[in-house]
Amino acid sequence: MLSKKMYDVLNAQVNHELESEYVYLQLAAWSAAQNLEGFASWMKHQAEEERVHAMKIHDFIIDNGNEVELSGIDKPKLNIKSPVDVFRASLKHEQKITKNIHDCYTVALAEKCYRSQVMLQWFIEEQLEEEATAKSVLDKLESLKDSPSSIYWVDKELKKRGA
Ligand code: OFO
Repeated sequence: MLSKKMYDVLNAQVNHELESEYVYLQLAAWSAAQNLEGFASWMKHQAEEERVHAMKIHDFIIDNGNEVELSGIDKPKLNIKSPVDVFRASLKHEQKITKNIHDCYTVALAEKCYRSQVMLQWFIEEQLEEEATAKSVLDKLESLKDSPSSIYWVDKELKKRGA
């Protein structure tokens, strides 16, 4: 069994990952409505990854003999007005999730929960990668200044994910 403190932060993290899924589904929906097929497909792939992340922690909690307790997921608060905003929102969201994961790891250290530490190390590396990916697309979009031809080119590049 996990300690109460360890359980509480991990159980909350299942919900944070499901919130991430919602955020990416919303970003996919905005992109699809603008006919940005590449953006939409990239965001849908990311939403699927977030579900996998949630289930990794979900299954870890169950393997430890605890019960997952889901809570409600709020409507994503996003204010998207342009393609560059899509990746701004992604990076901002990932920075928040990184902090959540680091907070979980802080508890795992304090609680001397070695198995949670090992499990969370995967997430620490994953967050580094997710922030770096979102930042690199954002940097491109910002340097290309949202011009129609550059958005067309980035959209084509984004479509390659999972293709
Ligand atoms: Fe689960 O990594 Fe993004 O949020």
